[in-house]
Amino acid sequence: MDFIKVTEQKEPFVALIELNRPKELNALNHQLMTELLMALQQLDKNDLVRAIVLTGNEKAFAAGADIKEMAEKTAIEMHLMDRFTTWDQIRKTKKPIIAAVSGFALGGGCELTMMCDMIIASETAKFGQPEIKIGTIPGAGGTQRLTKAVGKAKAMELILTGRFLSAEEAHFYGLVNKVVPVEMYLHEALQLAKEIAQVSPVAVQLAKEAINRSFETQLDEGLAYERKNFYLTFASEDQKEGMKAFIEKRKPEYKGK
Ligand code: DAK
Repeated sequence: MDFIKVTEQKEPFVALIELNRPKELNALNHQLMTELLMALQQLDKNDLVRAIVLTGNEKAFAAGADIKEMAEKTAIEMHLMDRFTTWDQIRKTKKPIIAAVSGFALGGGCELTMMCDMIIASETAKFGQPEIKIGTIPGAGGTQRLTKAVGKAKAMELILTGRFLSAEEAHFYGLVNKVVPVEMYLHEALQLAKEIAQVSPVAVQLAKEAINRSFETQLDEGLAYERKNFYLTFASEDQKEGMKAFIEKRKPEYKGK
């Protein structure tokens, strides 16, 4: 893989994916996105991985989709290339993904952080959907996910002007989980992943699925989905182990089964 670096077991049961196109501020070209999808699909199948941290570098998480790659394309070429399939499949990752963001998270970069399940930001992080400044609009979910995350008024302001949101503001609006000094953001994200990796991976995946369902359904349907997944946890060894360990006053040992 040229543009992605994967490190497993950085912490127990945690994998770290680093976007690695630093000269282009991690601009998300097709190769990088394909490599990212491959890495996520492999990690999803890997029993030694229970939580994933996705990061860039201090200067940029990612400054957007690669403008140079798409600048001359026609609408029909874009349609036929069907690059959104890769993005859609990334969203289907079953294991939790924490974005560790420092510097620019713009355009597709911001959309990628919002496709993750949680975001830890460094104080230097800047989020934005500046597509309007280059004559287009967000295409990988920005108008929908940013609006759901920060509300209509702020999303309109950000998307219609292309202004950036500082880490502090992103935290205020609920886009990110936590803001920490730049030397801490990766550590903090890995710690969060490590904590999640200690509970039942079966329950974690079922919970993630149910939470995401809340964005796509009415309450009744969402509740029914949650109930189905709740029952499903009782088919796992992990649920038996978790409750038994509680009663026996010991630490549970989860197997992800
Ligand atoms: N694409 C390509 N190259 C980029 C880039 C980008 N998005 N962002 C930065 N670079 C490159 C620069 O061209 C420069 O390359 P050289 O000139 O050195 O060859 C290098 O990275 C360093 O950038 P700067 O010299 O500009 O660095 P500065 O610190 O001065 O400025 C900046 C940093 C982040 C403010 C600036 O680079 C910037 O404004 N970048 C563009 C931000 C932007 O407009 N992002 C939104 C792009 S549109 C899709 C999925 C998603 C999308 C579309 C389709 N499909 C699945 C089909 C999403 C679209 C977008 O994200």
